Amino acid sequence: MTAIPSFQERLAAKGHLLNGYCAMPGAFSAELYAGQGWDAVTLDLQHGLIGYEAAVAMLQAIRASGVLPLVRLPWLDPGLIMKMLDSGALGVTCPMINDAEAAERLVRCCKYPPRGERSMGPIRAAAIYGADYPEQANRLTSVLAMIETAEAVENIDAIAAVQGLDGIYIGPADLAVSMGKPVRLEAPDPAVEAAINHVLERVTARGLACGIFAPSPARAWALVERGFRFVTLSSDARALVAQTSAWVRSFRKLAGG
Ligand code: 3PY
Ligand code: MG
Repeated sequence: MTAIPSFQERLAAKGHLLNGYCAMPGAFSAELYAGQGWDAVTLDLQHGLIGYEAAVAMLQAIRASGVLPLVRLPWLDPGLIMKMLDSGALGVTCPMINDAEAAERLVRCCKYPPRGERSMGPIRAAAIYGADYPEQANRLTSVLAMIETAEAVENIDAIAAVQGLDGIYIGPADLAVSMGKPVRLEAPDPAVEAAINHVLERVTARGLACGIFAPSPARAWALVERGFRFVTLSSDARALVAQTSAWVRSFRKLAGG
């Protein structure tokens, strides 16, 4: 196997990782997006419009960029975890991990025995990463558990103690909803911000990386300065809308209307 840096090794080398979500299905858009300098790109199979076959083509398309190819699962689905890792994803992010038992199940789905119960058959992963992929896979495949409910915040110490997690990733929108607060990603409600800080503090104290979603570069950087080490800066769909609407607005202004 040519040396492929894992999530942990990339983090150690860079201090923090900048991630972008691909929510739009399609190899070409993913190829363009991944080529813009990200450290990691996550195919969003939860809220993005991406199914399994599109995801495989997108993993192929983003390979040339050298980004860390990750997948956000729709849910804790053992079959899909296996298929995405076999397809060459080098890590998964799993939504709604609310207790240690769910975190343990997640890790077991992602790791080969003895740590886990992933089935052997890395059809594309071994073809592109090397024949020794099975021996390297437990090191290479990162596991991020999403904390995005009040219950998960309550259980953060037990969740973060599960062996094999590479990090904890906060979903600030769902967290706000779960706490009965408005979704304000740029400036969360103080109670949501306090919960975010609590998770960051507990996870960092355990020596794990803490990640989070951010809607803008300013918020993403402020979160890194606060100690977050894996930050998702919005998505391809939001970038397309933002740039396109700014261009059309500029043109309309020049045209006087
Ligand atoms: C959330 O904010 O709930 C998310 O899932 C962000 O990725
Ligand atoms: Mg969420």
